[in-house]
Amino acid sequence: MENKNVYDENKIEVLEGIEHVRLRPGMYIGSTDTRGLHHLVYEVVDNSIDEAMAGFCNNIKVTINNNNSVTVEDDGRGIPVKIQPKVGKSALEVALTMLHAGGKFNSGGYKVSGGLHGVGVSVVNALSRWMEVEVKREGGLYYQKYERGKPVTEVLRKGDTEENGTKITFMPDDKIFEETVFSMDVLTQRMREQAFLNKGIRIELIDERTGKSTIYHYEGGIISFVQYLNRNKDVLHDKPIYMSAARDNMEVEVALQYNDSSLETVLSFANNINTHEGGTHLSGFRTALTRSINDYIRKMNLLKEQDSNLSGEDVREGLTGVISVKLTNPQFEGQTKTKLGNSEMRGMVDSAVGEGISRFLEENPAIARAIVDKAIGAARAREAARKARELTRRKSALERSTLPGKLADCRERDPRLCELFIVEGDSAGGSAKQGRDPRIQAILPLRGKILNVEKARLDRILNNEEIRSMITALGTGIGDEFDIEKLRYHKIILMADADVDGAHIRTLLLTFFYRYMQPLVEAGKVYIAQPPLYRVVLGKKEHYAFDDSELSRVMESLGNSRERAEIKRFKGLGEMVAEQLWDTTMNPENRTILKVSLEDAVEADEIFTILMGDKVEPRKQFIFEHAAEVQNLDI
Ligand code: 0RA
Repeated sequence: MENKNVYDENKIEVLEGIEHVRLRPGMYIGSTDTRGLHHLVYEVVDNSIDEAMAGFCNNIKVTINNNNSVTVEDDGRGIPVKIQPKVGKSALEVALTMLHAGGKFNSGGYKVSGGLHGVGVSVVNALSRWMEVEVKREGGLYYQKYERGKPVTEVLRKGDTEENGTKITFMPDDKIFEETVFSMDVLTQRMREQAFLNKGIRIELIDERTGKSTIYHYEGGIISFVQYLNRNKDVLHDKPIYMSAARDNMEVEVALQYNDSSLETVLSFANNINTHEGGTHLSGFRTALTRSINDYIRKMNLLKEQDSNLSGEDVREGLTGVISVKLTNPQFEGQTKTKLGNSEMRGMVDSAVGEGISRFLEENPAIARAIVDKAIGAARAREAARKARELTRRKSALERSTLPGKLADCRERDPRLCELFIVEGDSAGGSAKQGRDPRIQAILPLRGKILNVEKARLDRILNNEEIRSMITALGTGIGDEFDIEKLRYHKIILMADADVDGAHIRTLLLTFFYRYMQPLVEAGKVYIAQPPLYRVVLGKKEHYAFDDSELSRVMESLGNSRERAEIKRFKGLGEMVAEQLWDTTMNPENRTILKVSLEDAVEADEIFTILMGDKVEPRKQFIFEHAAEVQNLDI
């Protein structure tokens, strides 16, 4: 009597369970589209894989039948069939009709819980038009059939057998699923992945509809997985790097292999579930990889001391890897429940990977070198890309910005008539502003050296306030949005002292125009002013000379009276009063300006490269050859 009650209560529970699964299938298998449909197969196969992981099963056969049902057969121990005294039913029937809290189905081994996995075969049963199960166990062949999750036969003993195993066939319910046709491609992907993740396991996939079949079996496990992922790539080292560790009911396995691409393909799994959203195991891996490679680089002095460490992205460029962890109580989090949350896994993976990578690098110096070189290359490329982006960003910022405050603009609006004097030094700038023709001449004073004399790369150049105000004044923008049509002045005149420092400034400016505004040079818009180096005063007469040879000519022309002539050497433009500057250098009627040719700019660029570049020898040579001029340069 009491047993009867228990049985009835159980029956109600079972029916309510099945009803709920059919009412809210999404809660159990995620969706009722083709994804959910294939999930049914995964669920059944997962149970066979659990049996394999427990060490009792070697072969799994998955068949898409002609009628579009699916059969999953394994050679494990077989689902127990004995009557469970508690419920008075066969364990087989319980397993296939009762929902299991937490998704725990199998005892022992690593069980999956949470997410969409491990919901149990009973869920698949509830969502199938019909299901048949055959168990070979304890000398017998047992059978039971179900429709929409409810038994339609008893558990029947159909015969004798010495074999063990479980065979489940199910027909997805077209009342539940929008789509009931299985895809060989989708199943292939999954079966191959599971075969990689469980080394030694043999999964045969058969499509009765086409007659195609394939066996997935990898003794190399995730090492084979990585090699497979890299199959079309050129690899930096033949054998993947492999490391594993086990403790406290946790297992970690990692396989890595670099290829020569810039792509990162690192897959992570927890209990054979692809953790698309990553989690603690992935972050532990990343931290350890970045740290170990940087430690190695420092130890071997492969980067300059002042260079910053490589980033995680740098060390993962061209990396293909598989991280597979197993643990007893996985916590799946995130939007799609594919993010591992167990915090103990972070340190576990970190220490396993840290040790594994460090040892590998020590023991394989040639491969280590190839990996490090690639990562350093990645860092350089990333920096260059960052600068390019920066450039674009700043360029648009520049376009918006108003004209620089220190620019004394001209009144004329027709660029063809306008001139911009770029003047070294504030005092010279002041004289130029006073002496100019404000109708057509604009003055932009640059303060001292526009760039400190050190390695100036584009990002630095564009961070330079003087350069920025120059770009704004010119109006063209810079980089790939450079537009010569927007040029605000058709003569750009560089006006610097006639001395070595002036030459230096000129070199820098020319280099800038050559490298970043070459069309202006090509169009002949850039000029160099010719301020005099000497002033010769004889009585009320004034003469100017631009250099020593011109001074000699001037002195000769003075004849005998040259004895009384007073020669003044200008130390800089700033020493000239406005009127002198106008007369000698700026007045379009009588000035001399040199149009900069591309060759001038190329030469400037070469000098610049020699002075600022990485190579020491050419710089020494240059300084030696130009010793007299360069003594004032702070290289
Ligand atoms: C529980 C206990 C035992 C086996 C299984 C479950 C089992 C389930 C599935 C599902 C598909 N294939 C399977 N193979 C085995 C065995 C307990 C024992 O024999 O001691």
